Amino acid sequence: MPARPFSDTLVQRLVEARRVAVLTGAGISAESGIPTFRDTDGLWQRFRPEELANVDAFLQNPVLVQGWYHHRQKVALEKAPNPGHYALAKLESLVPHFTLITQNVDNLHQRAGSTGVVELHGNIMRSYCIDCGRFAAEDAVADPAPDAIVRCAACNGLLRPDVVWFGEMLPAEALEAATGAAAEADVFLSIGTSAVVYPAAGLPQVAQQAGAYVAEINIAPSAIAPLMHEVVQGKSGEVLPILIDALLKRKEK
Ligand code: BV8
Ligand code: ZN
Repeated sequence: MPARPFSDTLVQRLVEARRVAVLTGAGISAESGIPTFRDTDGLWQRFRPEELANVDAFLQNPVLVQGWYHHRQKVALEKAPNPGHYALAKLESLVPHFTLITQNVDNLHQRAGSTGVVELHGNIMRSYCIDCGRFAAEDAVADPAPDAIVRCAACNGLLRPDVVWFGEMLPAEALEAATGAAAEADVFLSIGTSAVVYPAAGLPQVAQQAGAYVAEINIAPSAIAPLMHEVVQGKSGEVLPILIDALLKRKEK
């Protein structure tokens, strides 16, 4: 990867920006050791989305789906944020108005110190009862007995992860906040996402059409790369610290 895999324009735009919005996907957590969805070693290679990330699969086979999410929770808890997550937490302090929008459910942005994270697809660390709606205690994830269905302590209903499954609406407040941030951004960064899942993947276009400078950071061009003013090829955990460093140097001048 070249010493500076991004343009001077991008740095200058970030220096001048009053409003910056960032959309992240599974790629930003790849260097933390969390498998992405669609890369060759991704999660979906072993399971197909329709098998697990939808409410019918959950109702038909709650043990399998609860077990999969429990496994993913444990993996996420064992891993740590990487320099890419920390760089975005730092960027938040360098920009007057900063909005971090994530499709990820692994809670790593929050653990890296980002605040006000817009969780478009929920958060795997939270579970709620499908009958009474109560959220289960967020304490450390206890290992359920094998083949046990984890039920609500209050009404014995089925507990599900607080994530958005295929065919489910995104949380209205989160989608509204994300769309508003994209529409007002001076700079919009799309990081580590294949941009195939909607409506999240439509956000960079909202920003671009509203006049933002839109750049993507990815190891390979995403589905919306042609839409970008700039495509930065590289690992987010390597590119982002260099970008923040360049921004800090420019601001000191
Ligand atoms: C909705 C949460 C409907 C749970 C997830 C046909 C056309 C268009 C849309 C649709 C369609 N048919 C159905 C739809 C709608 C559907 C959809 O978009 N389907 C797609 C697949 C075609 N969307 C929905 O169902 C959404 N709901 O639309 O509601 C509705 C409408 C009205 C009324 C009622 C209902 C709900 C979508 C949310 C689904 N939930 N996950 C869980 O995690 O288990 S999706 C899942 O994909 C994750 O959330 C993930 O975030 C998301 C996107 O994936 P990415 O994050 O981009 O990850 P991916 O692996 O794909 O890519 C990784 C990228 O990183 C790659 O580009 C790679 O190159 C890069 N990378 C790798 N390493 C690095 C890196 N980059 C930088 N550095 C690195 N080191
Ligand atoms: Zn309940």
